[in-house]
Amino acid sequence: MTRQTSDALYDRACKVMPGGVNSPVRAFRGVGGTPVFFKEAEGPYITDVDGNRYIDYVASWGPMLQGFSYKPVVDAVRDQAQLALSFGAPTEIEVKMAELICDLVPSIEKVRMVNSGTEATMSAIRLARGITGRDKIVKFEGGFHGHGDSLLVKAGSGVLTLGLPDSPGVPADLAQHTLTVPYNDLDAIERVFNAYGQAIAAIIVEPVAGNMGCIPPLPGFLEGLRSQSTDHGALLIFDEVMTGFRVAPGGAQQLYNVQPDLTTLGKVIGGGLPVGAFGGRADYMDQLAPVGSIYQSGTLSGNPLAMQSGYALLSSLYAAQYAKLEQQTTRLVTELKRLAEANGIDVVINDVCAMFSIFFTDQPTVSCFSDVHAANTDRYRKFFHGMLAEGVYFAPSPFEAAFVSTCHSDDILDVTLMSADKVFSQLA
Ligand code: KE4
Repeated sequence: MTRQTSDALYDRACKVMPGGVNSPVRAFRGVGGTPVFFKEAEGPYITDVDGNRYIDYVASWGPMLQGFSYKPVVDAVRDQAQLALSFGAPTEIEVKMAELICDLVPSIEKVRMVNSGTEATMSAIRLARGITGRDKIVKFEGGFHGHGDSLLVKAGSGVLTLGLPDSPGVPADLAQHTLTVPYNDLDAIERVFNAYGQAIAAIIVEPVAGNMGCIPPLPGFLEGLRSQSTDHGALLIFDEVMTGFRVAPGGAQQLYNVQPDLTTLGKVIGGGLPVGAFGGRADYMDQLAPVGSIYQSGTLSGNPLAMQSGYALLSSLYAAQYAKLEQQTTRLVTELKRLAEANGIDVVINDVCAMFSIFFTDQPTVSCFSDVHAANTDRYRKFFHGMLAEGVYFAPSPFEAAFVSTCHSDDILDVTLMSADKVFSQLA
């Protein structure tokens, strides 16, 4: 498998783009080597600029739930492009998209479209702070919510220690308003609320963690966040940028039957074009400009091209497909566990409908960031490159989720599993 064209493009890219990429995870720093440049994709397959075809489990980090080049999306984008790309004025498709999201996610009575998941979470936090008049935010170790300043914050030395910047450029006096606690740890949440309760504007949580690998909530965790938030007058924000419309038709909040106050969305709702959204109770959302005084805006927010793309994908999904997605994910994960064991490789594989992660570890479970850190990332690197050589593209980082689409049929899984068996045998 030659990747000469990819490598030449990477050399050129590094001369004019930081790290040769427009988003850090694409640079292969998590697995070593140089990134693969792609040129086309269809269904479960992506093809690189050297003509090598791979079975894909990255799905452009989530949007491609119906596989790549899904015809209804391509047709909708082409038709809209011939009319106009954007007006900077209201359009019918924005209304249809908002109505569809509100229908699918009952906790969302009103929604504001934006252009990325980062914009969605950044705006949701400003809204929560504006509604409550409070400044502090609680997030979780290993939780990623985009690159907004208040969310690029790492845990202090202890659970009750005020946050520290997790990136240069984030002001310390802003970071201190973010408290970071371990995922799946309700005791820590209780301690934080006991210490700061009336100062906390919101908790923001990935209801299924996907940015430290896939980590589902332990039984009672989300319910505990709900009751703690309610008891202390803080808002509960479910960051469903990744889980929204992936793990269930109504997202993780439907799957686990826990209703947040605000929800952030992205990825699937753009169908592959840049879209994010945030929504919740009408009386909360109406505090946004132009109705209320909490300001938020965007030149291309809700633009008709992206709305047509997202609407075509979102409206194509129906309940039976989720049963199939769940079935395929379960089959793949069950077989991967069996093959790893047969090759003497210790793994924990966490999965929820249409997303999963392989952790190379002899721990019995992986349910928080410290468990992830104890896993063997070097083995993940070898697994990644072994599968890549076999023509199977996983996330170029051990701290990401893998995604299953409706195009990952049994024959696609069979090839994936044959490759995994061979690669596991090379890891032993
Ligand atoms: P964007 O700003 O990248 O559209 O969304 C940020 C975001 C917010 N919330 C969650 C739960 C997310 O997963 C993300 C972005 N996810 C990463 C991959 N895990 C995007 C890939 C990248 O950073 O290039």
